[in-house]
Amino acid sequence: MKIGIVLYPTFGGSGVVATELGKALAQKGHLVHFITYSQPVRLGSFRENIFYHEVQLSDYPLFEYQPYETELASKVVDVVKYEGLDLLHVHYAIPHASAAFMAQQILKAQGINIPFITTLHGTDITLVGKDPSFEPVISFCINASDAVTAVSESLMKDTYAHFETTRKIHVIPNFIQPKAELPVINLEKRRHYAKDDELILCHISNFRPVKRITDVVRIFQLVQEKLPAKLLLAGDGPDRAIVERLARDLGICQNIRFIGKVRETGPILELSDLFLLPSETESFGLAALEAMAEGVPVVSSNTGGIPEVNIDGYSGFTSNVGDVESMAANAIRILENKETHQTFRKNALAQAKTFDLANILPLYEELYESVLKGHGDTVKI
Ligand code: GMT
Repeated sequence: MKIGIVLYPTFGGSGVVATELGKALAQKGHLVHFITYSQPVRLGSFRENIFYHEVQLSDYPLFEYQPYETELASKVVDVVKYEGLDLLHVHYAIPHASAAFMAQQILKAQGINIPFITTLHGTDITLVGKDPSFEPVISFCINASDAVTAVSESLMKDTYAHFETTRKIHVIPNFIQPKAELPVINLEKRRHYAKDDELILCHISNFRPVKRITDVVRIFQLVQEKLPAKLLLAGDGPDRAIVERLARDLGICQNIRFIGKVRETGPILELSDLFLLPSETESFGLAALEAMAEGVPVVSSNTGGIPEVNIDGYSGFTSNVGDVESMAANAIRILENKETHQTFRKNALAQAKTFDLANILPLYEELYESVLKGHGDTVKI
């Protein structure tokens, strides 16, 4: 198949999932065309069967705000026409689904039919999308898509709760390529971050308020009062300064390392003993799955789709949003005893294996095939 993937190229989870999906499809022989405004961070260097089409943004002085959606739709029209694409798969509804709809209508007028599948990722539904300034467009696009997928049961339910739609939403969870065995920790590398008798706690995100990174620091503060530990914070974003200030106020700066944005999370996770994800809302929690795939147990909130990924009492623990005392107690429960920690590490890896790419990729391929046969699903408007 010739598949166009429209995505955000940045460090957000939706861009990571879209890029990894495209890479896996290309490996299976499909021709994959990524369409976005800059090279996706996880794309890496040249790969067979992968093409990248950049949306060039004009800077005409009349525009106070650049009309990205229009330029994206024009680029999609161009790529579908000249590369002969079979279908489009757009990740994150805003503005990708509406740009795909516009492109579809333009091409229809030229006698070209191109179906588009929309994958909902989270904040496009739970935060931004349900804002009245977006809601009518998102509702329309969900109904106009040839198929819609959501990355968790929870996101599927949220979509029905917040949007005017009765159509089928396929749940296709995010995926990972887990390690076959628990990784052997490279002590030499680990010593760059912590002494041998110190534990390493870790958090990776885009440091947006929804991630509640101040909770990460507060949980860490309680843990390191009981157990010698270091905290690695990877990523960057709007809450970085707030977190730095909090760490200074709590007097624990010397135990926290800011790593900055990372392209690959594996090298940090494989040195870590525990992953913290206390988010306010999370449709899935890809970062938690990435941690578990390295055999790192997760202490998280129980919001949204997280409990579908991190199983309470098995791969880690889940607590109510904001309950830092409970999260710290759970972290200590996992870490204070080596045997318990090892059991949670094994369970985390086993749980990650249930999201193996090998099982999830065929679900997308089946959906593509049924859409191409014109059975997308349903109650399309
Ligand atoms: O979490 C973010 O801020 C990034 C965001 C995105 O849209 O790129 O992530 C969302 O999609 C990920 C991939 O499907 C999910 O794993 C995240 O849970 C989801 N984030 C939220 O729902 C807050």
